[in-house]
Amino acid sequence: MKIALMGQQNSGKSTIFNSVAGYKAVTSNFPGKTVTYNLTKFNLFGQTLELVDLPGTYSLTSFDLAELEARKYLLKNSVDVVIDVIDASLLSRSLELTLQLLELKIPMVICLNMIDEADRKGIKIDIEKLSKILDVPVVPVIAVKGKGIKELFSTAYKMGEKKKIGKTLNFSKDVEEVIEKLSAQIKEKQISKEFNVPERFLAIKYLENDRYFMEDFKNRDKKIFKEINYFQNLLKEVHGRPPDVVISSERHHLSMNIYESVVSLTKPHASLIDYLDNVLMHPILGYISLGLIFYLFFNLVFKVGKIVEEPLLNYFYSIIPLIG
Ligand SMILES: Nc1nc2c(ncn2[C@@H]2O[C@H](COP(=O)(O)OP(=O)(O)OP(=O)(O)O)[C@@H](O)[C@H]2O)c(=O)[nH]1
Ligand SMILES: [Mg+2]
Repeated sequence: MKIALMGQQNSGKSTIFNSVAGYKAVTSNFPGKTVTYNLTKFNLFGQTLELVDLPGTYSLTSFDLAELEARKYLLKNSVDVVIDVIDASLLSRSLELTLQLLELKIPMVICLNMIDEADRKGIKIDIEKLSKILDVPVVPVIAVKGKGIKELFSTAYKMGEKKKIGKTLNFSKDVEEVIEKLSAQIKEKQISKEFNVPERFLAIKYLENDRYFMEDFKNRDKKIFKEINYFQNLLKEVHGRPPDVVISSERHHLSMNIYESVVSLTKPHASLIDYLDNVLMHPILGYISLGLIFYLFFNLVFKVGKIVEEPLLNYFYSIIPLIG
Protein backbone atom coordinates (compact mmCIF):
# COMPACT_ATOMS: atom_id res chain seq x y z
CA MET A 1 0.00 0.00 0.00
CA LYS A 2 1.34 3.41 -0.95
CA ILE A 3 0.62 6.37 1.36
CA ALA A 4 1.48 9.96 0.43
CA LEU A 5 1.91 12.88 2.84
CA MET A 6 0.47 16.03 1.28
CA GLY A 7 -0.02 19.40 2.90
CA GLN A 8 0.93 23.02 2.94
CA GLN A 9 4.45 24.20 3.73
CA ASN A 10 5.54 23.69 7.34
CA SER A 11 2.48 21.68 8.30
CA GLY A 12 4.72 18.93 9.75
CA LYS A 13 4.88 16.36 6.91
CA SER A 14 8.59 15.67 7.31
CA THR A 15 8.29 15.42 11.09
CA ILE A 16 5.64 12.70 10.63
CA PHE A 17 7.71 11.04 7.90
CA ASN A 18 10.83 10.98 10.08
CA SER A 19 8.94 9.50 13.00
CA VAL A 20 8.42 6.31 11.00
CA ALA A 21 11.36 6.45 8.57
CA GLY A 22 14.37 6.91 10.85
CA TYR A 23 17.54 6.10 8.89
CA LYS A 24 15.81 4.05 6.20
CA ALA A 25 14.56 6.96 4.11
CA VAL A 26 15.61 7.21 0.48
CA THR A 27 15.77 10.65 -1.13
CA SER A 28 14.93 10.76 -4.84
CA ASN A 29 14.67 13.41 -7.53
CA PHE A 30 11.59 13.85 -9.64
CA PRO A 31 12.68 12.83 -13.14
CA GLY A 32 14.81 15.54 -14.74
CA LYS A 33 14.10 18.01 -11.95
CA THR A 34 16.02 19.14 -8.91
CA VAL A 35 12.95 18.85 -6.69
CA THR A 36 13.38 16.00 -4.21
CA TYR A 37 11.06 13.75 -2.26
CA ASN A 38 11.65 11.14 0.44
CA LEU A 39 10.47 7.57 0.38
CA THR A 40 10.46 4.88 3.06
CA LYS A 41 8.96 1.49 3.80
CA PHE A 42 7.64 0.38 7.17
CA ASN A 43 5.59 -2.43 8.65
CA LEU A 44 2.07 -2.14 10.02
CA PHE A 45 -0.31 -5.03 10.74
CA GLY A 46 2.19 -7.36 9.07
CA GLN A 47 1.98 -5.36 5.84
CA THR A 48 4.77 -3.38 4.24
CA LEU A 49 3.61 0.16 3.64
CA GLU A 50 5.35 2.65 1.42
CA LEU A 51 5.35 6.26 2.62
CA VAL A 52 6.28 9.27 0.51
CA ASP A 53 6.88 12.78 1.85
CA LEU A 54 5.89 15.20 -0.93
CA PRO A 55 6.96 18.86 -1.18
CA GLY A 56 4.77 21.43 0.60
CA THR A 57 1.83 22.46 -1.59
CA TYR A 58 -0.54 25.39 -1.12
CA SER A 59 -2.80 24.48 -3.99
CA LEU A 60 -3.24 21.87 -6.70
CA THR A 61 -3.50 24.76 -9.18
CA SER A 62 -0.05 26.17 -9.09
CA PHE A 63 2.90 27.41 -11.10
CA ASP A 64 5.50 26.45 -8.53
CA LEU A 65 7.78 23.64 -9.73
CA ALA A 66 7.83 21.71 -6.43
CA GLU A 67 4.04 21.97 -6.07
CA LEU A 68 3.49 20.81 -9.64
CA GLU A 69 5.76 17.82 -9.07
CA ALA A 70 3.86 16.89 -5.89
CA ARG A 71 0.60 17.00 -7.84
CA LYS A 72 2.03 15.00 -10.73
CA TYR A 73 3.25 12.37 -8.28
CA LEU A 74 -0.29 11.98 -6.91
CA LEU A 75 -1.75 11.66 -10.41
CA LYS A 76 0.80 9.26 -11.82
CA ASN A 77 1.85 6.94 -9.00
CA SER A 78 -1.35 5.16 -8.03
CA VAL A 79 -1.26 6.37 -4.43
CA ASP A 80 -3.65 4.30 -2.26
CA VAL A 81 -4.16 6.81 0.55
CA VAL A 82 -3.39 10.50 0.94
CA ILE A 83 -2.65 11.85 4.39
CA ASP A 84 -3.55 15.53 4.25
CA VAL A 85 -1.36 17.13 6.92
CA ILE A 86 -2.96 20.30 8.23
CA ASP A 87 -1.52 22.85 10.64
CA ALA A 88 -4.48 23.02 13.06
CA SER A 89 -3.58 26.58 13.98
CA LEU A 90 -4.06 27.62 10.32
CA LEU A 91 -7.18 25.60 9.58
CA SER A 92 -9.12 27.86 7.20
CA ARG A 93 -6.15 28.40 4.87
CA SER A 94 -5.30 24.68 4.92
CA LEU A 95 -8.82 23.55 4.06
CA GLU A 96 -8.49 25.03 0.56
CA LEU A 97 -5.98 22.32 -0.34
CA THR A 98 -8.12 19.69 1.43
CA LEU A 99 -11.09 20.55 -0.80
CA GLN A 100 -8.91 20.12 -3.89
CA LEU A 101 -7.50 16.81 -2.69
CA LEU A 102 -11.05 15.54 -2.16
CA GLU A 103 -11.79 16.32 -5.81
CA LEU A 104 -9.14 13.76 -6.77
CA LYS A 105 -11.27 11.03 -5.16
CA ILE A 106 -8.34 9.20 -3.59
CA PRO A 107 -8.99 7.65 -0.12
CA MET A 108 -7.88 10.22 2.41
CA VAL A 109 -7.21 10.89 6.09
CA ILE A 110 -6.87 14.34 7.59
CA CYS A 111 -4.01 14.69 10.02
CA LEU A 112 -4.85 17.64 12.24
CA ASN A 113 -1.29 18.35 13.31
CA MET A 114 0.05 20.96 15.76
CA ILE A 115 -2.96 20.63 18.08
CA ASP A 116 -0.63 22.02 20.79
CA GLU A 117 -0.14 25.25 18.78
CA ALA A 118 -3.89 25.54 18.14
CA ASP A 119 -4.57 25.09 21.88
CA ARG A 120 -2.02 27.76 22.68
CA LYS A 121 -3.71 30.16 20.27
CA GLY A 122 -7.11 29.34 21.80
CA ILE A 123 -8.40 27.55 18.68
CA LYS A 124 -10.72 24.67 19.56
CA ILE A 125 -11.71 22.41 16.65
CA ASP A 126 -14.77 20.15 16.66
CA ILE A 127 -13.01 17.13 15.14
CA GLU A 128 -16.15 14.99 14.80
CA LYS A 129 -18.03 17.73 12.98
CA LEU A 130 -15.14 18.37 10.60
CA SER A 131 -14.95 14.65 9.86
CA LYS A 132 -18.70 14.53 9.22
CA ILE A 133 -18.70 17.54 6.87
CA LEU A 134 -15.95 16.08 4.68
CA ASP A 135 -16.80 12.40 5.29
CA VAL A 136 -13.12 11.74 5.99
CA PRO A 137 -11.51 10.55 9.25
CA VAL A 138 -9.72 13.31 11.14
CA VAL A 139 -6.89 12.33 13.51
CA PRO A 140 -5.50 14.89 15.99
CA VAL A 141 -1.70 14.73 16.10
CA ILE A 142 1.22 16.45 17.81
CA ALA A 143 3.97 15.23 15.51
CA VAL A 144 6.90 16.72 17.44
CA LYS A 145 5.88 14.66 20.47
CA GLY A 146 4.90 11.59 18.44
CA LYS A 147 1.31 11.85 19.75
CA GLY A 148 -1.36 10.35 17.50
CA ILE A 149 1.09 9.00 14.89
CA LYS A 150 0.12 5.36 15.46
CA GLU A 151 -3.56 6.12 15.16
CA LEU A 152 -2.90 8.21 12.07
CA PHE A 153 -1.26 5.33 10.20
CA SER A 154 -3.69 2.68 11.36
CA THR A 155 -6.57 4.92 10.17
CA ALA A 156 -4.77 5.51 6.85
CA TYR A 157 -4.30 1.76 6.47
CA LYS A 158 -8.01 1.12 7.12
CA MET A 159 -9.03 3.79 4.58
CA GLY A 160 -6.70 2.21 2.03
CA GLU A 161 -8.24 -1.22 2.64
CA LYS A 162 -11.81 0.07 2.40
CA LYS A 163 -10.94 2.41 -0.50
CA LYS A 164 -13.31 4.89 1.10
CA ILE A 165 -13.58 8.25 -0.62
CA GLY A 166 -14.59 11.53 1.06
CA LYS A 167 -17.25 14.01 0.03
CA THR A 168 -16.79 16.58 -2.73
CA LEU A 169 -18.43 19.81 -1.60
CA ASN A 170 -20.46 21.82 -4.08
CA PHE A 171 -19.71 25.40 -5.13
CA SER A 172 -22.43 28.01 -5.77
CA LYS A 173 -25.28 26.87 -7.99
CA ASP A 174 -24.29 28.67 -11.20
CA VAL A 175 -20.62 27.63 -10.97
CA GLU A 176 -21.65 24.07 -10.21
CA GLU A 177 -23.92 24.04 -13.27
CA VAL A 178 -21.04 25.08 -15.52
CA ILE A 179 -18.80 22.40 -13.98
CA GLU A 180 -21.49 19.76 -14.44
CA LYS A 181 -22.03 20.62 -18.11
CA LEU A 182 -18.31 20.59 -18.87
CA SER A 183 -17.85 17.34 -16.90
CA ALA A 184 -20.54 15.74 -19.09
CA GLN A 185 -18.62 16.75 -22.23
CA ILE A 186 -15.39 15.40 -20.76
CA LYS A 187 -17.10 12.14 -19.85
CA GLU A 188 -18.54 11.75 -23.32
CA LYS A 189 -15.13 12.21 -24.90
CA GLN A 190 -13.42 10.07 -22.25
CA ILE A 191 -10.61 12.62 -21.80
CA SER A 192 -10.25 12.22 -18.05
CA LYS A 193 -9.18 8.59 -18.44
CA GLU A 194 -6.05 9.77 -20.23
CA PHE A 195 -5.07 11.81 -17.21
CA ASN A 196 -6.42 9.28 -14.73
CA VAL A 197 -8.44 11.90 -12.84
CA PRO A 198 -12.19 12.30 -12.13
CA GLU A 199 -14.21 14.28 -14.71
CA ARG A 200 -15.17 16.98 -12.20
CA PHE A 201 -11.53 17.54 -11.26
CA LEU A 202 -10.54 17.88 -14.92
CA ALA A 203 -13.48 20.21 -15.67
CA ILE A 204 -12.35 22.51 -12.83
CA LYS A 205 -8.75 22.42 -14.06
CA TYR A 206 -9.89 23.36 -17.57
CA LEU A 207 -11.99 26.23 -16.25
CA GLU A 208 -8.94 27.39 -14.29
CA ASN A 209 -6.89 27.27 -17.51
CA ASP A 210 -4.40 24.86 -15.94
CA ARG A 211 -1.42 24.65 -18.30
CA TYR A 212 -0.55 21.01 -17.59
CA PHE A 213 -3.99 19.76 -18.65
CA MET A 214 -4.56 22.37 -21.38
CA GLU A 215 -1.38 22.13 -23.42
CA ASP A 216 -1.59 18.47 -24.13
CA PHE A 217 -4.95 18.36 -25.81
CA LYS A 218 -5.15 21.87 -27.32
CA ASN A 219 -3.76 20.60 -30.59
CA ARG A 220 -5.84 17.44 -30.64
CA ASP A 221 -9.42 18.29 -29.88
CA LYS A 222 -10.53 21.67 -31.16
CA LYS A 223 -14.17 21.04 -30.32
CA ILE A 224 -13.83 20.54 -26.59
CA PHE A 225 -11.50 23.53 -26.49
CA LYS A 226 -14.34 25.66 -27.90
CA GLU A 227 -16.65 24.33 -25.17
CA ILE A 228 -14.11 25.19 -22.48
CA ASN A 229 -13.76 28.69 -23.90
CA TYR A 230 -17.51 29.10 -23.90
CA PHE A 231 -17.86 28.03 -20.26
CA GLN A 232 -14.89 30.15 -19.17
CA ASN A 233 -16.50 33.20 -20.79
CA LEU A 234 -19.82 32.37 -19.17
CA LEU A 235 -18.22 32.44 -15.69
CA LYS A 236 -16.34 35.60 -16.58
CA GLU A 237 -19.50 37.39 -17.71
CA VAL A 238 -21.63 36.37 -14.73
CA HIS A 239 -18.97 37.07 -12.08
CA GLY A 240 -16.97 39.83 -13.77
CA ARG A 241 -13.74 38.07 -12.84
CA PRO A 242 -11.43 35.58 -14.59
CA PRO A 243 -12.70 31.97 -14.18
CA ASP A 244 -9.69 30.82 -12.14
CA VAL A 245 -10.35 33.64 -9.65
CA VAL A 246 -14.04 32.66 -9.52
CA ILE A 247 -13.13 29.05 -8.68
CA SER A 248 -10.49 29.97 -6.09
CA SER A 249 -12.86 32.38 -4.36
CA GLU A 250 -15.54 29.67 -4.32
CA ARG A 251 -13.06 27.39 -2.57
CA HIS A 252 -12.03 30.14 -0.19
CA HIS A 253 -15.67 30.77 0.66
CA LEU A 254 -16.33 27.05 1.32
CA SER A 255 -13.22 26.78 3.51
CA MET A 256 -14.27 29.81 5.55
CA ASN A 257 -17.75 28.32 6.03
CA ILE A 258 -16.32 25.01 7.25
CA TYR A 259 -13.84 26.83 9.48
CA GLU A 260 -16.57 28.92 11.08
CA SER A 261 -18.78 25.92 11.73
CA VAL A 262 -16.10 23.76 13.40
CA VAL A 263 -13.90 26.26 15.25
CA SER A 264 -14.57 28.05 18.50
CA LEU A 265 -12.10 30.63 19.69
CA THR A 266 -11.13 31.02 23.34
CA LYS A 267 -8.54 33.19 25.04
CA PRO A 268 -5.01 32.27 23.88
CA HIS A 269 -2.78 30.80 26.63
CA ALA A 270 0.37 32.83 26.97
CA SER A 271 3.21 30.35 27.45
CA LEU A 272 6.66 30.97 28.90
CA ILE A 273 7.98 31.20 25.33
CA ASP A 274 5.51 34.02 24.57
CA TYR A 275 6.62 35.95 27.67
CA LEU A 276 10.28 35.49 26.74
CA ASP A 277 9.53 36.53 23.15
CA ASN A 278 7.77 39.68 24.32
CA VAL A 279 10.70 40.69 26.50
CA LEU A 280 13.56 39.67 24.19
CA MET A 281 12.00 41.19 21.06
CA HIS A 282 10.92 44.44 22.78
CA PRO A 283 12.61 47.54 21.22
CA ILE A 284 14.04 48.70 24.58
CA LEU A 285 13.82 45.68 26.91
CA GLY A 286 15.41 43.56 24.16
CA TYR A 287 18.69 45.54 24.30
CA ILE A 288 18.66 45.59 28.11
CA SER A 289 18.17 41.77 28.08
CA LEU A 290 21.02 41.40 25.58
CA GLY A 291 23.34 43.43 27.87
CA LEU A 292 22.23 41.36 30.87
CA ILE A 293 22.83 38.08 29.03
CA PHE A 294 26.36 39.20 28.03
CA TYR A 295 27.07 40.34 31.59
CA LEU A 296 25.94 36.97 33.02
CA PHE A 297 27.82 35.09 30.30
CA PHE A 298 31.16 36.83 30.95
CA ASN A 299 30.69 36.50 34.70
CA LEU A 300 30.05 32.81 34.28
CA VAL A 301 33.15 32.36 32.12
CA PHE A 302 35.49 34.34 34.42
CA LYS A 303 34.10 33.37 37.82
CA VAL A 304 33.62 29.68 37.10
CA GLY A 305 36.92 29.74 35.19
CA LYS A 306 38.72 31.10 38.24
CA ILE A 307 37.36 28.30 40.41
CA VAL A 308 38.28 25.45 38.07
CA GLU A 309 41.55 26.98 36.82
CA GLU A 310 43.76 25.92 39.74
CA PRO A 311 42.71 22.25 40.05
CA LEU A 312 42.89 21.84 36.28
CA LEU A 313 46.38 23.38 36.06
CA ASN A 314 47.58 21.22 38.97
CA TYR A 315 46.26 18.16 37.18
CA PHE A 316 48.04 19.03 33.93
CA TYR A 317 51.31 19.84 35.78
CA SER A 318 51.10 16.43 37.44
CA ILE A 319 50.76 14.54 34.14
CA ILE A 320 53.52 16.47 32.28
CA PRO A 321 56.37 14.43 33.94
CA LEU A 322 54.50 11.23 33.06
CA ILE A 323 54.37 12.25 29.37
CA GLY A 324 58.08 13.12 29.54
N1 LIG B 1 4.36 22.92 17.97
C1 LIG B 1 4.46 21.96 17.05
N2 LIG B 1 5.38 22.06 16.07
C2 LIG B 1 5.46 21.10 15.14
C3 LIG B 1 4.59 19.96 15.16
N3 LIG B 1 4.89 19.17 14.11
C4 LIG B 1 5.90 19.78 13.45
N4 LIG B 1 6.26 20.94 14.08
C5 LIG B 1 7.32 21.88 13.70
O1 LIG B 1 6.92 22.53 12.50
C6 LIG B 1 8.06 22.84 11.70
C7 LIG B 1 7.84 22.35 10.28
O2 LIG B 1 7.80 20.93 10.27
P1 LIG B 1 8.19 20.06 8.99
O3 LIG B 1 7.95 18.64 9.36
O4 LIG B 1 9.53 20.44 8.49
O5 LIG B 1 7.10 20.59 7.97
P2 LIG B 1 6.90 20.16 6.44
O6 LIG B 1 5.44 20.04 6.26
O7 LIG B 1 7.73 18.97 6.12
O8 LIG B 1 7.43 21.45 5.69
P3 LIG B 1 7.81 21.56 4.12
O9 LIG B 1 8.61 20.35 3.75
O10 LIG B 1 8.57 22.84 4.04
O11 LIG B 1 6.52 21.65 3.38
C8 LIG B 1 9.24 22.17 12.39
O12 LIG B 1 9.94 23.16 13.09
C9 LIG B 1 8.62 21.17 13.33
O13 LIG B 1 9.40 20.94 14.48
C10 LIG B 1 3.61 19.87 16.23
O14 LIG B 1 2.80 18.95 16.34
N5 LIG B 1 3.60 20.90 17.13
MG1 LIG C 1 9.17 18.69 4.55
